[in-house]
Amino acid sequence: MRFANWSLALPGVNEHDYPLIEAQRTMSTRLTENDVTPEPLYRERRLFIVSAAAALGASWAGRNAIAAPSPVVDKPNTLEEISSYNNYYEFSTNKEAVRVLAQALSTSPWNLTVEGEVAKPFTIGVEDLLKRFFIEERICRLRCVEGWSMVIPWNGFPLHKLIDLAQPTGQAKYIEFVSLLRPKEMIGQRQSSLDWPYREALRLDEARHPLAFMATGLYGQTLPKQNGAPLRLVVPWKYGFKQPKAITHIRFLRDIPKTSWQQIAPTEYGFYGNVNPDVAHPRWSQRRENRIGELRKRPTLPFNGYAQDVAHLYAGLDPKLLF
Ligand SMILES: Nc1nc2c(c(=O)[nH]1)N[C@H]1C(S)=C(S)[C@@H](COP(=O)(O)O)O[C@H]1N2
Ligand SMILES: [Mo]
Repeated sequence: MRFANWSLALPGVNEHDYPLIEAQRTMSTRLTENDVTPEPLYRERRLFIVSAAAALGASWAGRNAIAAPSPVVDKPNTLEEISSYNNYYEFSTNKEAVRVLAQALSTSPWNLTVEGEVAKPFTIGVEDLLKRFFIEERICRLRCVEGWSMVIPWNGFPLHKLIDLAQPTGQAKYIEFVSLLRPKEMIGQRQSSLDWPYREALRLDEARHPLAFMATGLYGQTLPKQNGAPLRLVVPWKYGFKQPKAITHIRFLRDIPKTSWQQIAPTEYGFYGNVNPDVAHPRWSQRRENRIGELRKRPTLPFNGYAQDVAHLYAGLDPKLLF
């Protein structure tokens, strides 16, 4: 019954914070049911994938009142599936090896530095960061550009809350995320499979979208190291490579930065990385995906099923150019 006590298991939260967690339950769209449910039952409930409506804090009951949310019903993958098949090149290009190798990473203490075009640059320990925000749950699809997908119940907080702390200047147009550089513990960094550290970026307005999320846990537990502990970006309408793990720096920039993947394979990875079944990868189609745990492939949805929530961000731009 790992869930009986899940809120106390959240990183950086101790007994004294319990009233805070209670408040989060009231605010959240669905924590009241799931926080005491063991994982298998939890999965059987066929939970709704969170949409912007839920992300904006609409109550579960009030959700129907909101025009056109994205009521996509999907079953979360198991904790075992989510934590045993991972892309994390800092450790290995072998998905099954990551789980073992990532345990060498020490995730505490951990500092996050927020800098660049901001009124208030700061460095904060992750434990302190966690105490500042309500820890919400977000059940999101993850679609890897390689053609597989999962459904993951993350815990964390919306990225815009962090952006508001930093107060970007009028010059800030992009936001860059930098993952940890520590070849002593990350043995994959001794190879040049990528230009280290791993760097990704968003347009600032994309980053402010309520679906952009900083994950600090999953299934109500501390984030497994292989999934990006202690701090990992979740941008569910984009391919997995746009969702960096083990973030140490967030930089607000005037100009569009080059990401690690664009640098190593500019013809295969665009800046946007929006999930789009109509734009093939140079080496394979993106029309269908293999949901881990399922036998038959399923169709890939535009913006990974979040089109109603995010398509407006790209109004006037040719969606084909948005990969
Ligand atoms: N730092 C870092 N972040 C990363 C990666 C990586 O290699 N290093 N891989 C990305 C890719 S390609 C995918 S598909 C997702 C996989 O996330 P998961 O292992 O939690 O399912 O992480 C993304 N974030
Ligand atoms: Mo990926």
